[in-house]
Amino acid sequence: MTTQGIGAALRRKEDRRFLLGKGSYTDDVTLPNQSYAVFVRSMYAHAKINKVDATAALAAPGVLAVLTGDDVAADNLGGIPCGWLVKSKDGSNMVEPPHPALAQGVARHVGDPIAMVIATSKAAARAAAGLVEIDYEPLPAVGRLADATAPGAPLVWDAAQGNVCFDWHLGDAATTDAAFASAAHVVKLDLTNSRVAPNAMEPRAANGSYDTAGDSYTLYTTSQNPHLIRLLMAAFTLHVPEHKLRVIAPDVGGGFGSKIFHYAEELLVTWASRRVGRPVKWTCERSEAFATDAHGRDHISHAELALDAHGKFLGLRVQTLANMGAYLSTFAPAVPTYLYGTLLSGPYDFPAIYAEVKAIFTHTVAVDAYRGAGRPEATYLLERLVDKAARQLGIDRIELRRKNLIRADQFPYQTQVALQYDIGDYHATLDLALQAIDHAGYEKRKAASAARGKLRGFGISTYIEACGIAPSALVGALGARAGLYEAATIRVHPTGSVSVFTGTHSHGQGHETTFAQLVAEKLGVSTDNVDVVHGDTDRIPFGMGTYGSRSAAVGGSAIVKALDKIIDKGKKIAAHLLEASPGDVEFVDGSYRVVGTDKAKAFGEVAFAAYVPHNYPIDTVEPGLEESAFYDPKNFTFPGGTHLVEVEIDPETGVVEVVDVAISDDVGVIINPMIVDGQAHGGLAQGIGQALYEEVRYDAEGQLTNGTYMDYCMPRAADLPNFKVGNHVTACTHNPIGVKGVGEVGAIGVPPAVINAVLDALHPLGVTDISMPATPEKVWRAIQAAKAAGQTAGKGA
Ligand code: MCN
Repeated sequence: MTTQGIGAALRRKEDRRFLLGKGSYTDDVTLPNQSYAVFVRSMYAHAKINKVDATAALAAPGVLAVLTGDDVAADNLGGIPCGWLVKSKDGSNMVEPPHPALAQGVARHVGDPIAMVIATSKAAARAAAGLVEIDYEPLPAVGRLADATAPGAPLVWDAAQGNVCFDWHLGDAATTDAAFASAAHVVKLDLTNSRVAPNAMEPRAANGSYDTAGDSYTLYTTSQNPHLIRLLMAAFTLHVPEHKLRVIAPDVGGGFGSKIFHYAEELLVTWASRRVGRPVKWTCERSEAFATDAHGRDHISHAELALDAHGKFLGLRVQTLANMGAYLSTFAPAVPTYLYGTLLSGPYDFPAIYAEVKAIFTHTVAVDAYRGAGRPEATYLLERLVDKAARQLGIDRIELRRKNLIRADQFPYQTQVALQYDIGDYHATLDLALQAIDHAGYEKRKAASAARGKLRGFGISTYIEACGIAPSALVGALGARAGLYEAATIRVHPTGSVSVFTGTHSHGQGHETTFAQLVAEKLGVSTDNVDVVHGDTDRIPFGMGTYGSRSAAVGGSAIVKALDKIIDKGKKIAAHLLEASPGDVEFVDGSYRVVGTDKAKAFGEVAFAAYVPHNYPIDTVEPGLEESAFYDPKNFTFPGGTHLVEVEIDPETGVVEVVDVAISDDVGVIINPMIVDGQAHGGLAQGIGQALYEEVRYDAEGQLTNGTYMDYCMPRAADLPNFKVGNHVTACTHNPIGVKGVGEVGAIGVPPAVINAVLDALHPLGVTDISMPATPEKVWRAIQAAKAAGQTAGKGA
């Protein structure tokens, strides 16, 4: 009986190498004859490029090449493709503009790469990059979503009139209109979801090399899905057969979504390595990352909620503008549609929903998936709206939610926005979180805060997310240009140790531990004897990588399927060794036993027999013990829960302190509670970051005004309280583990809880709205404005 299987809080196997500083990241890879690339990037948000003069740069010491958009065109490199086609409500395809790897004739955002300087050292490349002369002709630009649809706004693409990429809708407009017509109350809210930068600890990097003997390429890259990168490069950008390109994503220091996408730099270093006859390495600078990593969120929405006289939800109407940036990144169109519109029912029982989403081009870097991707935006909108409704109707916020949450007996629950939730118990997670934060004692704590001159606020968010992306047929019908299954190979070695080859990629999520726990659970093998291999297209089966909190639910299920095949094959071998019929043999606690007897063979003995088949059922069973499986899920999984926050605000300075956070999530059957807690902690930190500190700002002309850590504020440990993390488990009904996803829950649930807490604290002063991030300045100004309005009203009366 193993104590290392599902449910064991094992420390992460991978921590040994990370804590010893022995991780091997892309920038750690230095190949013989290594050369280095530095990119010359547009300083304008929109400009015609009349000429790129590389004469001086080419003459500089150590320079091997300066490559431009003309070279990219001459070598017929393909443009960076978009992986998801969204159609507008009139049936037309989205506007899908070209995306050359190096700008050709026009630059469309600050940071758009124009030239690539390659030299024998990084310093030489950097020095020479300063010598590349670009003759720009600045053009009018639009840097902000709010301005991009105004009549006469500068166009990013002529083909996209009004800068509209697509105009999509979901739900039933007529039913929703009827619901609003019959409503006793209608609550309206305008809100923005701020733009954030992912800021993984390791910046992006890529190292490409060409092997003349094999006429093949190797690319080391900071990627969450090496096979997808290989597929896109083989089919669309580099144009080489897949077997001529090996993509390795070694240790990756965080991604949070931003490393899913195929970026120009990984294509360019690979292509250039053949031209210069040396490996070419590029490592992003931090300020370069702010300007070139895909950002997240950036929505402007108008939402309306219809309620009956008793506070029961009747309908929801949403109009959203979603920023795409200047080019379409790999999954960008899917984020504000199939990961947002489909989530607008949240955990609530809504009879009618209608959502319209316009995707808008601006002269900014691309916006794509960032931890949560669409689901935080849906949750933020709903939870702010529900709080506003409670206030407007004079109903307690918790009671209004309780009244409208989908009940446990309503599952499977078909929403009005396409998704069918398989299982959950939202009332249970709500009660658990309320207990954890001691909601009963809140008024006492509020009085104590007041005695210290502080305003205390309580914030709540009940949320749902869809993850474990997802059935290939469904996403295909919705416009995905890839399948979204997962693959695994289990190789049992002769002495019974096991290697797991997975198509998912771990870049901080602890797969080397949790996937080993699945092996321990199924085979009874110690996790010390399990090795998890990922991130190398030459070693792992074709898989779709890691995003959308899919690795446990989809990748883990593929592993379990392959383990079941191993167990079945082992049973035949064991039956032969035990001189029994396979039907009489069971596999329990790591041993094959003849049912009802004490005759048994340990798993290791069976594995040995498979590789030394002297006494073996050779006519019916092949030697060896290695099995593969592909797993395409039947549905998404639907984690959900309640996030509660208490804040204290200093009314003199506007500083908001998060003093308590209690969350209760349902992430299905838990493989490793310590890792699940850690994942929740990380997501919470990022969610609180967005709510209080972080925002990428472009000015009206598209200049990035806060692209450094001097200007872009990230949360630090001292800004966060100890989190109280609880779980209530309902097992996913359609995967073999019963697991749902946990990687994004914190970032999804907590931002509205923080803002709702801030507004709760400020409400007595007359503040009714505040946008993310609730910085001290913004809070202070809101307090002053409310005070001034109160004084004016007082005078008027
Ligand atoms: N797990 C578990 N029990 C469950 C669910 C999950 O033990 N019921 C474990 C899994 O086995 C895995 C971890 O928790 O070890 C996260 O699993 P899962 O929810 O499947 O998410 P993924 O592994 O697919 O990771 C992706 C997810 C996403 S989408 C983002 S964004 C994110 C996140 O994970 N980026 C991260 N967490 C991150 N953590 C780190 N350190 N770095 C990132 O870039």
